[in-house]
Amino acid sequence: MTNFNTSFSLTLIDTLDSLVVLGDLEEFEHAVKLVIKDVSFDNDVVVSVFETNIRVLGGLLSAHILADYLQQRDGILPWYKGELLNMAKDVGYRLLPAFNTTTGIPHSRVNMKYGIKSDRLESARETCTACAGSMILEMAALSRLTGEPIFEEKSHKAMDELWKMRHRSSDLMGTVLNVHSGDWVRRDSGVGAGIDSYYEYCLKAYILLGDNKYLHRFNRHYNAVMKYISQGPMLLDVHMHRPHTNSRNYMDALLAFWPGLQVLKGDLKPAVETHEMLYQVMQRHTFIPEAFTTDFQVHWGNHPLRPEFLESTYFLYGATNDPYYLEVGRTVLNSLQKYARVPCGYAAVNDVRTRKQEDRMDSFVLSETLKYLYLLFADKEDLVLNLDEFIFTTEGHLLPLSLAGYSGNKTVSDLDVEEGEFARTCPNTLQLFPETVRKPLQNMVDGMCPKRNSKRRLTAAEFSASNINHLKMIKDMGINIIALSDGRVQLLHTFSSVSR
Ligand code: DMJ
Repeated sequence: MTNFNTSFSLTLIDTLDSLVVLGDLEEFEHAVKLVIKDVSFDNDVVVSVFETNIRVLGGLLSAHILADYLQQRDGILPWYKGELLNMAKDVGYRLLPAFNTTTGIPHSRVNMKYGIKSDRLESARETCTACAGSMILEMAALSRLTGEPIFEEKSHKAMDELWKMRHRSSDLMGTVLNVHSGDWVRRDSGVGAGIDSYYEYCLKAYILLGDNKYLHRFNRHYNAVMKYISQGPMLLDVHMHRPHTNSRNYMDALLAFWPGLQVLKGDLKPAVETHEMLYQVMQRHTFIPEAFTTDFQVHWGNHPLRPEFLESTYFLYGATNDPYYLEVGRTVLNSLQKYARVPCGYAAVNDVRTRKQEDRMDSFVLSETLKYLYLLFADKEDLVLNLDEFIFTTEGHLLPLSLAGYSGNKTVSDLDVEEGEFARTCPNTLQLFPETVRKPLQNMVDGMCPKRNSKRRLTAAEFSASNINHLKMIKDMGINIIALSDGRVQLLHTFSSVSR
């Protein structure tokens, strides 16, 4: 985020509630005092509305809630009088001008001091679906805690407009849109970069606010994702208006949050499968590369120590109690310690192939990556909080479920449309043995990746369509040969027919 860390103490704010999760209440009190004393938001700086919302607003709100809670429960921070909530309100008002668009869908960037009063900002029209659709949790919490409804109202309106933009037949969302016309700019549709937390916030808005319309929307999107984007354990982008056509042949690391969301939804089997695929990718490349191809080669090699895979691991362990997931956590921890640990923190990996480090540590490493890693191994009794009473925002911040009761507006949606087979599944760990789900996927990644130095068994130049062994080899790879009437042959690859 441009100039953000220097002006805002971004990492400090983003990390406050991690200190409570780790049980370091002394350091939490110290950090809260520092934020109150030193941080101000009246800066002539252009920031991302989405990032400021999830990291700064979310960080302040969560820290305020925990400070208040610990004061009432344990009498600590006796001096605290809601200063962080006032700061959160200040941030909220500085973000509001971004919602001043024809559709009510927020601009992607805002100046913290001057709003969108500059030609450059006013004329910028594009934003991503996740950017526009991941405001509701923090904004609703801010409204409910301050009693000022405007933040929640603006964010509901943006969510309503986004919902109207879904493709009416596929129910999928695109990746980039125009905030004034409400038209799609990029119509490729997946669950990773550009869309991820929009889907997350549809489900979590229902959980936090108790409004059924969000469950209904989530279920419609979820059915669509499972129908078109979920392809075996892989999640592949398609065109929202031509959902049977893949729009790219690689996956990005951000989609690793999806199995965690599936746990929350209660759809464990595909969660176990996708997580297993990701684990194999991680083992093969030491870290999950920022993007990897459908045959699990590195597409973009950087790895900024993202949290999503650990987040899913934490939720899967919570749902299944399968010690396999502790083993997964241990493997990730070993990689972090071996290749990313530096004297003053953890360094992003510039390329997983060379493991060269970058002079950079994003704030989410402390707010999410290490939080989920710690929670994976923590026993309930080790924690100062009962996490069952909270929901995690997309930045790993804690918001209390009791916020639903702060307003009498639990509504039953009038959109009671048939939601199909994924509508209300619940985790049933008694009938699900994750190991039996993982077993058929064994060596999925290594089986597809050419081993270093191993001799290729068949080259294109050697291939002969009349050689029965060659035909069998490509059939085993899931490729079918179709003879066309003009004598040419067409090769058709179907992942499901790969022999394992
Ligand atoms: C975090 O800031 C949030 O999880 C966001 O939703 C997406 N990505 C980063 C971490 O990868």
